Amino acid sequence: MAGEPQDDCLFCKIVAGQIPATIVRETDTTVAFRDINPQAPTHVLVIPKAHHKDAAALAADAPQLAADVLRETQAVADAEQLDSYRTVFNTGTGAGQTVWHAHAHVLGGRGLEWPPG
Ligand code: D5M
Repeated sequence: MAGEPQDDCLFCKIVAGQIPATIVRETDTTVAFRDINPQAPTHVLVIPKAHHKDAAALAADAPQLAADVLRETQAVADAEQLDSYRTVFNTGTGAGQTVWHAHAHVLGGRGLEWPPG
């Protein structure tokens, strides 16, 4: 059911403290932690604590929570002192999504090319 923790979800396990992560910010509804495979000097993932499989499901089922996640991307950028940064939601296998719990990548600290690969 949307929003409920999933036993087989890596990010639900990080929320529950069952898998370690380098947490940089936490709110009542979100957690932000460093990506294990950083693609930029700052690469932080912002996730809702509740389980939603991707950004589209999050926006459809819990729009206020989607807003919390977006607000936190700016808070991470502020905390990391990023003037410019990129927020990415990979949605679907073809776009590179590998973890099926909605997450925003916050990337910064270097020049970023456009279009992305
Ligand atoms: O992004 C999923 C991201 O999750 C990818 O950049 C690696 C990261 N990841 C995977 N496992 C961990 C742990 N244990 N800690 C921190 N970061 C992790 P996607 O958009 O789904 O490809």
